This record gives sequence, structure tokens and C-alpha cells, in this order.
Amino acid sequence: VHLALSEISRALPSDALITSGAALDAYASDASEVAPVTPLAVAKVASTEEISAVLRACNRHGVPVTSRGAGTSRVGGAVPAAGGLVISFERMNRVKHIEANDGLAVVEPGVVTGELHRSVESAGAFFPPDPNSWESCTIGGNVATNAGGPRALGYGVTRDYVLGLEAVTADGTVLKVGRRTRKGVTGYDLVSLLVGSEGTLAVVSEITLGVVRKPEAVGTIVIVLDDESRVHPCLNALRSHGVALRCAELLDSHTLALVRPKAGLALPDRAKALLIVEVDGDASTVEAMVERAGNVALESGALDVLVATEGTRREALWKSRRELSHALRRAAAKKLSEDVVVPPSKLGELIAFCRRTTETSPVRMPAYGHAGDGNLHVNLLWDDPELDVEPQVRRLFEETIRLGGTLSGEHGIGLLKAPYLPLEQSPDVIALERRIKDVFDPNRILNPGKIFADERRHGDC
Ligand code: LAC
Ligand code: ZN
Repeated sequence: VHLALSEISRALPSDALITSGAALDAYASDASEVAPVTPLAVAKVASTEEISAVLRACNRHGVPVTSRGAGTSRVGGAVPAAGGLVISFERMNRVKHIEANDGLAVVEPGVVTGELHRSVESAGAFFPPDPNSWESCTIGGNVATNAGGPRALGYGVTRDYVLGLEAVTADGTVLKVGRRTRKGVTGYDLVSLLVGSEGTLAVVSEITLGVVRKPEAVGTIVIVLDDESRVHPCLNALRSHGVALRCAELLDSHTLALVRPKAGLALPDRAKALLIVEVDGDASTVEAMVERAGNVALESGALDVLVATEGTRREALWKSRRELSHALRRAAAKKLSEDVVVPPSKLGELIAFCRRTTETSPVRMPAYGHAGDGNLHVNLLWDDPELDVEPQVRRLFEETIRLGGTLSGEHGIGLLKAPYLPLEQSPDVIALERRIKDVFDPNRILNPGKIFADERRHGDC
């Protein structure tokens, strides 16, 4: 390690390398419950050349490297589990340029996603991916996890907007993959491979994003339901009546009860679930669609609908959803937040499973999230710190797979879900993924322990 650090200190300005003191602790944990691991050093890189120099040194001396955006991972992705060095992107936070007419934006990985939204919108375009942590998370982290968000229903996820990447492999080689155009069929799709690879294959140093036309108007509709079982039929009715939703977010009975006092909405007592849906487009279409959506929802049994087409009023309708993460954190001593996905037609079965678990075990399982995509944030809440919730987590994942779903819709596998990867992927698939990993990172220095469970000690130093 000392050899690596002295090589790195020659390549970086003196204030860019932290090797001791309490400052290191700020890089030990993320937004998950994974136990903190203080890194041996943090490199605050400012350029591709600096990233390359850091990686060359770490690779030569077998020092683990964990890339970090804003540390908002829910699965331990940013925890330097094997120790070693953290590459922090706080100094690489520039939007380099936006070409609205060509539909692209070139950015550094440390740009906060909300800043990116504002820059792109002031250039007259729109960057749809909107992970709920957009005011703090970074686009680099979004690329690492292929982040989604409410608008994924209508617009797709981060991967759908990454046209090209500049990335540095473990030995310091700088690669430019992908393109600056929307179309392209040149060689293998390495962009898609790197997006979602959770910092295990390469360190991204520049991102070329596709941007689209900004919708002229947006309408938000809160659909109040008396039973969770109405969620899927209601979404089906909207679809069959030609209402194209850009988001469809669910609060189940359990989460609604938690945020009800703070939601600021006049809800009837019988309300047991909320669907927050949105449409966008030109102003007259949005007006017509909001009306149609409201009528269809009421015909399909909704207790009430609340609508807004103006910014602050729309935001007020979203308040219950935005409050959720904090409300859930306060609701129990211990909390795990999953992001399983099932085919939307299986949502009812997934919610019923959560309800049964809540009734028959000390673990409560509220569920909320991106219902239109079948992507639910099933939370596990419990109070006894001695309780081992592993069996409940495993049963949730087994049920998800049984319903034809997947373990992670947007947060990634990270450290927390690594033991469960074999529930979804066959030994042959995992073996192939490991061979791909070894091509990019033969010394296994990049984010060890993530995605693949038994790698944690490899490369430890
Ligand atoms: C959300 C985060 C947890 O959707 O993905 O709130
Ligand atoms: Zn989410």
C-alpha cells in the first residue's frame, strides 16, 4: 500500500490524497446498513489522467479500489468493503457541454443528478432518469447501478440514455466506448456492459448522455384506493383507455399509514393505498389525459382522485412519496430496503406475500414504489437488534423469482444482495460474468466483494 500511495502522491496535487485522520471516515459508509469500513486512503481525482495514475499504482500493488459518487447506495456499493483506496468524484462535477439539437450532454461522473436535470432543462432539453435521491446522488453512481426512478415507466432507465463512456480499466488503460449518436451498431455493446457493472469492471471518467425534448406540460393525479388489490386493475384500465403514464407510484396500506399525518392530503378514512401517476406532453393533451385518467380511475373503483398540473401543486401531491424514506427510517430500530421487480400482473401476489410476512413474523414489510414497472421497495422493519432477518430476506427473493421477477430493479446487487445472486442466475451465467470481470480486472482490485459473494477477501491488503 505504501508503495502505491507514494506513486499516487507524485501524480496528484498534495491536497487531493487523504491518507490519515478523521477525514477518511466520511468515506467509510453509504446509505445502506452495511457496517462502515474506513479506507486506507482517498484520492479526490480531477481528471482522467489522475484516475489512470491512481489505478496503475493500485493495480501494480494489489490495492482494492472503490469508486464513490455521493455515497447514496442502498446496497453497500460505495462501502470500501476490502479496505484499500476510495476514488472520490467530488472534484469531477462539471457539465462539460450540452448540445440540445444533437440530443446529447457530456458530463463528468461527479455531477449531482439534480444539477444535471437543471442544466439540461435550461438548455431546452430533458434528461428523464430521476432516482429519488436526485438532489444528492451523482450521475456516475446512476451509471454504475443503472439507476431508475419514477419516470422510468415512460422513459426508461439510465442505461437507455448512455450513448458513450470514457472509462479507465484496472491497469490504467483509457477506453472510449460507445458513440455520440443515438444509433450505432459498431462492435460489441460495451456501454451496456459497463452501465450497471457497479464499479467492478472499470472506472468511468466521462459520460455522454442522450437527452430528449422537454415535455411542455405535466399532469399529476393521486388515485385514492380502498384496497391494494385494486392497483393492478386500475393501471390496466388506464392503459386500455389509452392513458400513457410516465410514472405510476404506489403507497401500500402500511406505508400510507406511516405518512398519512404528514402527507397534507385530504384522504377519506377508507383510503388504503395511493397511486401517484403522471402524464406529460403538450398542454392540451395533458389536460385531456388528466381528465380521462381521473374518470377511468373513478370508474374502476377509486374512492377519489386529486389532480394538479402546476409545479408547486404537483409537488404537494408528491409529498407523501418523498417523505417515505425518512418516515420508514423513523418507524423501526432496524430497516432494510429492497428493490425487487415482478411482472406488473404479479404485484398483488407480491403485496399479499408482504402482508402475510407482516402478520406471521416480527418483521414488518411495507411496500411502495414504482408499481407501473412492477418494481417495489419492499422494506423490512424490525426492532430487536438480535433478530436475524436473513430467512425473511431469502423468502422475499425466492418469492420474487417464483413470480418471474428479478432481485434488483435499480439499486444493484452490491454487497447486501451478493449472497442471493445464485437464486436468479445459473452457475454457468455467473461463471461467464466472472470471466468477463477477469478480462477487465485480472487482479480483482475494482470494488471487491460487490456482485459476487465470495470475492471479498480476494485482493484484501
Ligand atoms: C426510491 C428509492 C429508494 O424510489 O429507489 O425511493
Ligand atoms: Zn426507487
